[in-house]
Amino acid sequence: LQFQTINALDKRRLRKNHLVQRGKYVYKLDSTMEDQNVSEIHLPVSTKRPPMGIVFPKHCIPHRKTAIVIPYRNRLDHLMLFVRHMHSILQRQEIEYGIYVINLAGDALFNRAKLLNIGFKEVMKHFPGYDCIIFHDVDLLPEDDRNLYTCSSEPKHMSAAINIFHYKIPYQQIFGGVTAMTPEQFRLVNGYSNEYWGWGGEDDDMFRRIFRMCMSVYRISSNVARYHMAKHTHDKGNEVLPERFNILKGADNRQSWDGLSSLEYQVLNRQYNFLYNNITVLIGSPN
Ligand code: UD2
Ligand code: MN
Repeated sequence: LQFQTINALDKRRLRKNHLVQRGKYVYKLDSTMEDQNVSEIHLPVSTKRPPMGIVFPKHCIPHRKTAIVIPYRNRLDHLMLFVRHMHSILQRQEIEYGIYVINLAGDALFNRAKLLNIGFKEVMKHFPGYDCIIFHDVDLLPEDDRNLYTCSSEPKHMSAAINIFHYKIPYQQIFGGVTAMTPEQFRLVNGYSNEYWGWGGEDDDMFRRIFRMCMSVYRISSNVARYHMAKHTHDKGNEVLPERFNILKGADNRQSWDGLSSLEYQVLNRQYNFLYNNITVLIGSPN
C-alpha cells in the first residue's frame, strides 16, 4: 500500500507521531504537516533478528526497545521470581526487551549506582538500538500490566506505590526502586554517582542530577504504579552508608566528573540468554 491509500478515516484515527503499519511500510503522521500528509519514515523497525538475549514480539513489529538493568549479588530466589514474573508481562506489553543482571563478583562493598552505570554501558554495547533503560531492583514485582515498561519525555519513577510503604509514596524526592530513562536522559546527567558504597543515597543523588539538568520526574498514577517487594533483610556487604547525607551535599559539584565519565570496571564474564543476560563484574572498592 502507498501512503495515498491511507484514507481520511485512518488519518483521523492517527495521533501525532503515532506509527501505523501497512504491509511492509511503516508510516507516521508528520506533526508539522498536521493532517495534510502522512509520510513514510525510515524504518525504526528492522527485519534483522536482534542479537541473542533480546526477546521480541512475533505478531507485530516492535518500536519500543527496552533494556532492564538489575544490580545484583547473591539474591537468586528473588531473581528467579523476577524472571518468572516479568517475561509474560513484557510480552503482553509487546515490547522488544532484554533483561541484564549486573552481577557483582567477590565480597567487596556493594555499589548499586556503579552497577547501574556499568549496566548502561554494557546494554548499549550489546544493542545500540535501545530507546529506554529501566533500572530495576531485583526484589520488586509489578502488579499491574498497565504499568508500561517504556520511557517518557522526562525521567520516570515507576515504583511509586510499594506494598511495604502501604502503596504510598514515602517522600516526594524518592527515585529508588524502578526507574526509566532514555539513553539521552541518562547521558545528560552523566549517569549515577559512583561514590555511594553500601546502602542508600545513590537514588537521591540521581534525583538531584535530573533537576540540575532542568528535567523533572514523571510518575504515573499510584493505582497503576503498584509493586510488591519480596521480604528481605539488609545484605552482608551492603551496610547502611552513614556518610550518605554528607556525600549528597556535594552532589551538584561532583556531577560533571563523577558518573559515566569516570566509570572504571572489569568484566569477568558475559552470557547472553533469553531468560536473562548475565554480566559478572568487579567494581573495586572505595578510595
Ligand atoms: C531501597 C531502594 C533501592 C536503593 C536502596 C538503597 C526503593 C523501593 N528501593 O531499597 O532502589 O536505592 O534503597 O541503596 O526505593 N542488591 C543485591 N544484593 C545485595 C544488595 C543489594 O542484589 O547484596 C540489589 C538488589 O537488586 C536489591 C537492590 O540492590 O533489590 C537494593 O538493595 P535493597 O533491596 O537491600 O535495598 P532497599 O529495599 O532498602
Ligand atoms: Mn529491596
